[in-house]
Parts: sequence; C-alpha cells; structure tokens
Amino acid sequence: MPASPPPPDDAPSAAPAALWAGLARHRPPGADAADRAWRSPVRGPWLTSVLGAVLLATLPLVIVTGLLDWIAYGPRLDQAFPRDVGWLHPPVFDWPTRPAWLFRLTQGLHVALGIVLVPVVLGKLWSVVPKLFDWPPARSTAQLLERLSLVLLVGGILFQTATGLLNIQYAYLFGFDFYTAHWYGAWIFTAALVAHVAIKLPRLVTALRGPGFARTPVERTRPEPADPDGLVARRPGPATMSRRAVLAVVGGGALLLAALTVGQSVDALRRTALLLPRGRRIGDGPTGFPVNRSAAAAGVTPERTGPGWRLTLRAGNRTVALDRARLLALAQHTAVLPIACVEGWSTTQTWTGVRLRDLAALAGSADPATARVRSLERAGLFREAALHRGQVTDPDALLALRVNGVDLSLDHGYPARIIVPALPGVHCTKWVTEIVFDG
Ligand code: HEM
Ligand SMILES: Nc1nc2c(c(=O)[nH]1)N[C@H]1C(S)=C(S)[C@@H](COP(=O)(O)O)O[C@H]1N2
Ligand SMILES: [Mo]
Repeated sequence: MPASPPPPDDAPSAAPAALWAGLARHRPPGADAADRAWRSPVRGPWLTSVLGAVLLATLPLVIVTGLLDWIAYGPRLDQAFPRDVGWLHPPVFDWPTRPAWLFRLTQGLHVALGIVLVPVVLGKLWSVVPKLFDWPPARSTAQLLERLSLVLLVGGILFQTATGLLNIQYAYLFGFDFYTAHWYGAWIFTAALVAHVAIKLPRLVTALRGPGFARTPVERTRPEPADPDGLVARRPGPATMSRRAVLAVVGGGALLLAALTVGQSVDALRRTALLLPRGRRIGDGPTGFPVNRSAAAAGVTPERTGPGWRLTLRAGNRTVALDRARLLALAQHTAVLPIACVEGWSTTQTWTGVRLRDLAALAGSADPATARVRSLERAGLFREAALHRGQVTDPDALLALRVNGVDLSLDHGYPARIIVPALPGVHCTKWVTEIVFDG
C-alpha cells in the first residue's frame, strides 16, 4: 500500500479554494439569465475607463472641497459639524479671509460638481451593472474583500449624493443628522475610492492606451475582446448605440445640469438656476438678492428691530451699548463682498457699515483674539457665530448696516449683520444684538 504523500505546507488554504470552486459549480437558478439580459456590445474596458477617468479627475475635488467646508466652519472655535470627530479629520487651520471668493469657489464647486457628476456616476454604474449578477460572486478571499469594498464605493457615492441633494433642497427626509451622516459617509466613500483606484488604475491606463472608440459609428460598433474583469458581455447583442453616443448622452446630461446650476453662483443668471430652491424668487431693487432664513422664519419681528434695538459690545468687563444712529455716525466703510452659502449658492453685493476692528477698539479691545456674535434670533443653529482674529481685523470685515446704498432689509439682517471676506454664509449672522471680544 503506497504511503499517502505528506500534506503540502499550504494545506489549510486548500479548503477555501475548494469552497470557491464549489461555489462556481453550483450555479443558482437564474444565474445565466443575467448573461441574456445584459447584452450591450458597448460595455467593456474602454467605456468604463473613459467614465472612470472623468470621475478620477473630479471626485478628489469633491472630497477636498467637502473637507475644506468642515474646516471653514472653524473647528478651532468649536463650531464645526460634527463637533467631536476624534482624530478623523484633515489638518486644521484658520480659514483665511483672502481671497474673498475662496469659500464661494470651494463650496460652489463642491455642490455644483456633486450635481453635474450625477449622469457620469450613473453612466459608470450602467457600464458595470452586469457585474452585480456575476456568478460566483467571488473566486478568492481577496476578490471577496475587493467586491465588498465596491458595496461601500457604490453605496457611498449614492449616499453622499442623496444626502447632499436633499440638504440643499432643505428636505431633511432622513431621520439622522445631515452633518454627521455626510461626514462619516465621506470617509467611508473616500477609503473605498482609494482602494478602488489602487486596484483598477493599471487596467484604466491599459484600456485608454489601447485602441480608442470615440469615432466608431453605430454600424461599426463591435464588442471588445473578452477582458479579465468580465466587463464585456458574454453574449453580446447588436449595437443600438455607439460608444460615442453613450458618452454624448452622459456629457449632455452633465452639461444640462451645469446650465441649470451656474445661476446659483452668477447674479445675472439667477433665474436660470431652476434646480435650486433658494434665490429664484427674489424681490426687485437693491435688496433683491437671495434670502436664506427670513426674519419671519427666525422669529425676528419689526418691534424687536425698531428704535428699542441696541448693539451691545463687550470686552473684558467693559460694556458699550449703541443704537443704530450712533453706529451710522461712526466711520463707515464700503466693501464689495460675496455671501457664499454652504448649500452652494452665492451672490456679490456692496455692503456698508462699521469695521469690526473699530468696534473692538471702541469696546476697549485693541487686538481681539476672537469675537463672539449673537443674534436677536432666539432659536436656530446660526443665531451665534465666533470669528477668529484674522476675521475680526480684516479691513473689509464689517458689521453691515446698509447694502447697495440702502438700509438692510429686515430679511437681510436689519438693523445690523456680519459680513466678512471668505466667511461661510452661515456665520454672516443677521439681526446682530451683541458682540463679545475676547483677548
Ligand atoms: C463624493 C461625494 C461627496 C463627498 C465625499 C462629500 C464630502 C463632504 C464633506 C466632507 C463635507 C463637510 C461635512 C461637514 O462639515 O460635516 C461636505 C459638505 C457638504 N456637501 Fe458633500 N460630499 C459629497 C457629495 C455631495 C453632493 C453630491 C452634494 C450635493 C449636491 C453635497 C452637498 C454638500 C453640502 C450642501 C455640504 C455643506 C453642508 C453644510 O456645511 O451645511 N455633497 N461634503
Ligand atoms: N441669525 C441668523 N443669521 C443668519 C442665518 C440664520 O439662520 N440666522 N443664516 C445664515 C446663512 S446660512 C446664510 S447663507 C446667510 C444668508 O444671508 P441672506 O439671507 O442675507 O442672503 O445668512 C446667515 N445669517
Ligand atoms: Mo447658508
């Protein structure tokens, strides 16, 4: 009787290998139906790589501008959302005041790109959708892990897009806090994207270096040779659309969304921003620009902003109270500055008022480290804001009393509001009643 050979060194890993092979042999009913359902001959490495390259060039911008939004809120002043994120955050710095359009650019890009990329993301998902029905679902443990990371990648982009879009529509349909969900969702998505790019980049480069199909008309559209990723249909049908037509549909969709979005950041095109909820129904005249939270919504009534209104300045144990006439009698400064909302829209207006550093000096604080601003508004997340030294001392940092040559309207913050270059709109507090200068 021959002696059985000694077990090979890697015997334990033979068991999973048998498992994967067994899985491949036991095809569930319907596993072949997918091959018959997904027959488009344009699917393949080239189309997936072109769409992938567009996303590779743009998604990092969405991620970085999103993280910058968290920093712009001012984590050092304890006013970022979510507040306590442990070590999970980019290096923190004081958000600068120059260039004045910085936040307008970063947050405008974040939201606009997020919207414009929707057709590209959908096109990319369409190009790989048959893979969802692949059998076996994995051929090795490594591949299983890779495919699980795709759940986070696809789920991540859909989740970020859905929560982002609902947020800018003020539709808090989900039962969780937007900031927390969008913040941790961003990290999960980013980790999955990094893994995906690391794994697939060589394939993308190969596919784009190979023969191109950008000029192939539908009559000459044929499937690519079978590829290792299995993107090419196993039973391709006849072409009903060329690859360039698919790209034209995706690109056309993106352009259309761009056309319906730019108006949120360009005052002259405001009325074309059909997708955006705020800013289209604006009044006429010098105060006819978008209002985020109206005075009525904030519970600020004309009685509270009338002759009885006072601005209280505090520094140390010094307190100064000023009425609007006294404020108007101080040196007035005019600056053309944007309001850039975190929801992506922005508008440039000409603001006139008292420099914050002059108010600090008046209160007895020559070099304030921070200013804490309070509004007449009694509830609401943005009835208070804190500004750092640079934001208080910038020569264009104002407590604005007038806009475009007229008094502020009640909805824009009458009697007085904060306007600081590059400051996120949320901190441009309206209906200011108190400023405390520290340090
Ligand atoms: C790849 C997908 C995305 C990533 C990785 C991402 C990441 C981020 C991050 C990290 C923030 C800062 C969150 C915070 O301050 O807690 C943010 C804010 C924001 N994102 Fe996204 N985002 C993505 C897609 C989108 C999309 C598609 C939209 C909408 C069209 C959107 C809308 C917003 C808005 C409105 C904010 C500001 C929230 C606020 O400060 O009030 N995001 N994003
Ligand atoms: N008191 C108070 N000030 C506020 C807000 C608020 O909710 N309450 N909203 C802020 C936000 S989110 C923005 S974008 C700007 C918009 O200013 P506007 O309505 O004059 O355009 O006001 C800011 N000032
Ligand atoms: Mo805002």
